[in-house]
Amino acid sequence: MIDAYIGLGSNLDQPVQQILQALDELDCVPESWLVRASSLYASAPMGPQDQPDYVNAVAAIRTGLAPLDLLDALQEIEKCHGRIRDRRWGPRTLDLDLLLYGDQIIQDRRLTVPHPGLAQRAFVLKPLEEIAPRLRVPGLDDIAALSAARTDQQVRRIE
Ligand code: ROI
Repeated sequence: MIDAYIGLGSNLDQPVQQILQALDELDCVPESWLVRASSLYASAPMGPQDQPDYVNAVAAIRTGLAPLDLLDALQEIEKCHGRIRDRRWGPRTLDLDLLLYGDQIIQDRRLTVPHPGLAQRAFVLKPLEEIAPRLRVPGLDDIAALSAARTDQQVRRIE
């Protein structure tokens, strides 16, 4: 079994509900269960600014699925949330990013792990640090160091 980390994001159709439901669904992925979920965080959109603020979270799951099978399962969940792949960096009902898969570095046509945006995104680093404060991101640095380098981006924990 491998511990994988999933980034969740939503800024359409009741984002808080989208994220809470997706956390339940992650627990239903085959050969997998949810081991930890972060608080929910609000952040301004990265990319085009003509879209609502986002709600973000990070989950840890323990899984027996191979990385691409896990990716398929995540995309299936996105589809059930009415995710339409429209314009690049546009608003979305649910985005599930495979951030980390154990300590593996993966470069596949469909999948890059660690997620290529991870180190640039406070809305990923903050919740990841919350649930895994001692994590080392393969090929990069400690989560604490990565997170400390991104305090310029405002990410607000939702009560
Ligand atoms: N911006 C924020 N704040 N949160 C996201 O989850 C998010 N997701 C995206 C883009 C459009 C890059 N911007 C985001 O895919």
